[in-house]
Amino acid sequence: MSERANAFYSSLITHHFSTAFMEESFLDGRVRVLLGDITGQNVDAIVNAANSTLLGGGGVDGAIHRAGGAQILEECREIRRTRLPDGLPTGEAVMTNGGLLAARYVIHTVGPIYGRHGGREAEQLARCYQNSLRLAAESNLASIAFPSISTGAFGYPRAEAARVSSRAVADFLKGETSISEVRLIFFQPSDLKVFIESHKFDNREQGKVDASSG
Ligand code: AR6
Repeated sequence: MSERANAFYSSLITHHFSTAFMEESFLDGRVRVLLGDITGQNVDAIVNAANSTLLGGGGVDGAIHRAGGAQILEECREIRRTRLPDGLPTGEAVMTNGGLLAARYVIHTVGPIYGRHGGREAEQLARCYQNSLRLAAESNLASIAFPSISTGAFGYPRAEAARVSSRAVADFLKGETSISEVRLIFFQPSDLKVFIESHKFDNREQGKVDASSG
């Protein structure tokens, strides 16, 4: 093959490879893993990677409050005043309105700061996913979207976080629940790629597998 043809075919392969990584689904399509911005997800609830003050910050937290408007912060302040004067502990979750967002609700959870919980980071991160899912199910919601909690400012290694979050979501979906769609949203292609390479979803339960083929 000529050098030019070679370059053409390899660009096709690269293109296919990168678009193939844009979305994957697991557990009969109940889990969708995709590239995107958490603030734009049209689901019943999006999850905020907050801090214990519940009063905003950078990353996902800043983006959600910017896009969602003042109504969300108002409800966070009210929660602090009434139920949580000392703030939201790591691993716990609370729900507020979604303000101007497409999502009706925001579930705020506080991920662990990597290296600051004496080896209990994985347990704490799993609790963020479990408690957020539980809150959504208690309100009978059908769909929820998560960012990759703790993997930004809180420094949790992405591959480890992928193993913990996928196990937590899979465990939750084993039980009876109103939730029919869990989206895991990644901001950058490289982050999505690490997740796809590291998750613990059972491949035999992948949504892509065609049951009729055997
Ligand atoms: N949509 C989806 N994912 C995003 C977005 C977005 N718009 N923006 C960032 N990410 P972080 P944490 C990814 O730092 O590590 C805040 O200041 C990002 O690439 O938002 O839990 C809070 O107030 C990363 O993979 O959350 C806390 O103080 C992931 O979302 C602290 O940061 C989480 O990054 C929480 O830190």
